[in-house]
Amino acid sequence: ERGDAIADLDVVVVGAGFSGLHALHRMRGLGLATRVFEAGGGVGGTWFWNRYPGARCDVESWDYSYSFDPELDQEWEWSERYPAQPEIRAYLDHVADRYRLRDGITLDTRVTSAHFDDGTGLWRVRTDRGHDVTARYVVMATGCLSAARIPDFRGAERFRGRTYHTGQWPEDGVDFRGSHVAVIGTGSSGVQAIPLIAEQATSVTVFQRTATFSVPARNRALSPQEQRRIKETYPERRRLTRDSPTGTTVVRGDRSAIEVSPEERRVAFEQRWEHGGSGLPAAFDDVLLNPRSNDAAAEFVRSKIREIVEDPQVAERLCPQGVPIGAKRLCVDTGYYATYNAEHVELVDVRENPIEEITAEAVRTSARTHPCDAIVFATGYDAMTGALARIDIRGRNGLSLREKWSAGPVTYLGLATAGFPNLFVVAGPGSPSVLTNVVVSIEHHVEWLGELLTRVESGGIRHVEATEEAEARWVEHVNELAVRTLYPQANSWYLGANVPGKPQVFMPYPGGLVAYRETCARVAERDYEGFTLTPAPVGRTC
Ligand code: NA7
Repeated sequence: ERGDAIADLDVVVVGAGFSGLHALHRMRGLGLATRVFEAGGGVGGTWFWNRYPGARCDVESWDYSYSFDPELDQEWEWSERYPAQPEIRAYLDHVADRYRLRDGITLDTRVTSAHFDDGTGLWRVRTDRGHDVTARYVVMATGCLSAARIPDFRGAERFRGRTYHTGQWPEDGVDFRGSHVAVIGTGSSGVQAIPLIAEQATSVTVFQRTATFSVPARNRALSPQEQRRIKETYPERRRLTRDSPTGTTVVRGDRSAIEVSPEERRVAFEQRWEHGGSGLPAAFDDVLLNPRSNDAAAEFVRSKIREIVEDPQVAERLCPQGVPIGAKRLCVDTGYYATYNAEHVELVDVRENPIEEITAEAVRTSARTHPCDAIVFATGYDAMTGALARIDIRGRNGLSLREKWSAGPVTYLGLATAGFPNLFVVAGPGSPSVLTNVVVSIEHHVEWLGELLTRVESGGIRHVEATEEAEARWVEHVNELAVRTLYPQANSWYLGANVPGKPQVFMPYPGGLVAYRETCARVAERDYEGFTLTPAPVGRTC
C-alpha cells in the first residue's frame, strides 16, 4: 500500500438525517474535512421522506432530540407531546442552520458506490450525479428504515389509479377527498395514516396481514408551563435518558407482571393506557421476557380493542393472537381502532383471503374484488441492512458487503465490520438503536466514533478495522441476548422476516443502552479492543 496518497476529503458521510447531521458536526469539530451526500432534496432523512398523513414520532418530543448542546435544548420549543413529521423536520432544518452544516451537505445526490482502494488505502466514493471523491473515512448514516419496500403483487403495474408508499410520500401531500382508498399494511405507518385517510376518503379498505398491537398516544399540545418545565429540567432529563436502557424518561416497573394480583396488574396497565404512549409493557419488568407476563399485557390490550370496536367480528380480526406484545414494534395511535366503527371503513384479513392480484382498478383477494382509485402501501422497509445493500460497498480485496452479509449482517458493536477499514455505520445492525430512542443511540455512536477518530488521528494510525473474531463474538452475543427475550417470536423487520428471502437473523442489540454503552466504553479504555489499529506507513503525507 502506498503511504503518500492524498485524499480529497477526510470523511464522507452518507445521509443527512439525525445521524448524518450529528456526524458532520462532530467530524468538523475534530478538524476533519467532511462532506455529506444526501439523496433527499432536504435534510431530515426518515423525517424528510415520511410525510404521510399522521406521520408522528412515538417517542416524546423532549426526549427525541439531540442532547449535545444545552443551548439548543433551551432555544428549541416543541409544540406537542409527540411531534409530527413537519415539526421534526423543522427541528433538523434548524440544527443544520444553527451549526452551519448546510455548506457541508450535497443534496439530491445518492451515493452509488464506496470502494476501498488497496493501493492507496483510501475510500473512493461515487454518486449518481457524477461525484467521484476519495476519503480516508466513510460514515454510513443511511438509516434503519430508509429503504422503502413495496412487495411484488401480481398485476401491480396495470393499476390505473394513484399509488403511494408511506415512506416516499409526495412533498405536496395527497388529497383523498372523493376517493376510494386501499391501504395495505398495518404497522406503525398504516396505524398512523389510516384514521386520517379515513377522515378524507369516501371509502377506505384496509388489507391486514398481521393484526398489530397499538396503544393510544394521547398526544396533546404542550402548554407554556409544560414547555418551561421541560427546559428547566433538561439537565436532569438528559441524565435520566442516558442512564436508561431505552433512552427515554419512561418510568419502568421493577416487578414481574405475574408477581402481583390480577387487580393490581389491571390497574397498572390501565394507568399506562390512560397515560398514553408506548410505555405500557414497561409497567412491569418482564413483559418482553416472560410469556405469562406478556400474555397478561396482550390480553389487556385485546380487551381494549373489544371495548372500542363495535362489531365483534371486526374486533376479533383486529386482536393479535399468537404474537407477543412488543415483539414487533408496538404501535402508538390516535383513534386507530375506533376508525373501524365508521361505515365507510372496511377491514380485510389477507391471511384468510390473500391478495391475489392488483387489477387496473382494484385489489383482488381470493374472496372478492375491492375497487379503488388509490393504493397506499404502508408495507414497511428492508430494515437495517436495506439502505446499505443498495450501495455497492467494497472493502479490502474487492470484498463486497452484500456478499459478506449474504447470510445476515455481521458487525462489531453495530459500528464496523471486518474487511472494511475506516468504514463505520451509525445505528447499524448489531446496535441497540431501533429498540431504543434512536436519537440517543445515534448520539452515543457518533460521540464514540468521534473519540475513536481522535485516537486514530493523534496516534499516527492509518486504518482502524474490526477483527473477525470480535465481530463473530458480537453477533453471537446479540443472538444469545435475543433468545432470552420474546423478540424472535414475531415475524418482524427486526429479524428481516418481512422481506421474502432475507436471511432471518435478529439484528438489533437487545441488551439495552446502559449495557451497550458500558461495553463500548470498555472497548475504548482497552485501546479499542477488537479493532486492529494499523500505523501509517513511513512517508505518509496526509
Ligand atoms: P412495518 O412495521 O414493517 O409494517 C408493514 C406492514 O405491511 C405490516 O403490517 C406488514 O404485515 C404489511 N405487509 C408487508 N408486506 C405485505 C404483503 N405482501 N401483503 C400484505 N401486507 C404486507 O412498517 P411501518 O412502515 O409501518 O413501520 C416501520 C417502523 O417505522 C416502525 O416499526 C416504527 O419503528 C416506525 P406483516 O406484519 O409483515 O404480516
